[in-house]
Amino acid sequence: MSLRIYGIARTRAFRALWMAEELGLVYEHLPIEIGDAGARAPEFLKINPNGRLPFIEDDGFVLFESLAITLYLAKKHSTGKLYPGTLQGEAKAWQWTSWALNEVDRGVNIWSLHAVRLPQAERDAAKRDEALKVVASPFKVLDAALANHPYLLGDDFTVADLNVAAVISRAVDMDLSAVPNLKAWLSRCLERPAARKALALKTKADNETPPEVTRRIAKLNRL
Ligand SMILES: N[C@@H](CCC(=O)N[C@@H](CS)C(=O)NCC(=O)O)C(=O)O
Repeated sequence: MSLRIYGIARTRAFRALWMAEELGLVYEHLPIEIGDAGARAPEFLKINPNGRLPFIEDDGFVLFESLAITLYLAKKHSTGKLYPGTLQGEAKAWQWTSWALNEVDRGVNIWSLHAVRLPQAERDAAKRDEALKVVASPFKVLDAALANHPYLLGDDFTVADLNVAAVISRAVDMDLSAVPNLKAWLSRCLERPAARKALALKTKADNETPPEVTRRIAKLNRL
């Protein structure tokens, strides 16, 4: 098998899995866990010295960073469709990708841990409320960007949408009534057949995750 995606679907591996499904690729999914029993085990540190998930091997080519992976796969297999075929379209895809990582990734992650994923008694309301404040203004920016067209770059779904929607996918559980364009777009993206397949893997992994692993996620990532 030429493409291998490493990382249990509960992690940012979800992003790579969604892209692989959009592209209709044949791939092998190795659902390894975070930490010493998984990504930080010597055999995997040899492939990705960061000890984090996800990473891929594509015909022996190794790549880490979830959104570098989605951009790479889209460009390799779908230039002119999922990956913009123009210089400026490409730049916009990079813009939204960097934006998602810098503006909203951490906030949504903290919110979801302290609103949904940690056992109720261990959730920190102050962290949850602070995370909501952190994402409020970038969410307004995203909402405004979606006011006049269905997708970030215009009429068609591209890697820009996948990257941003994948990063904020756990925000579906938030009250998004203040940002209706964002809310409708997020549902539109997550209802795509490829997204649903990747989400099914993610939900299964979420449901099978014991509380001690969720605690470890919060601790390892200082969330
Ligand atoms: N910026 C990286 C972040 C990777 C990351 O932090 N992955 C998490 C799982 S979603 C992880 O492996 N955490 C466990 C650890 O740091 O040991 C990416 O987008 O791939």
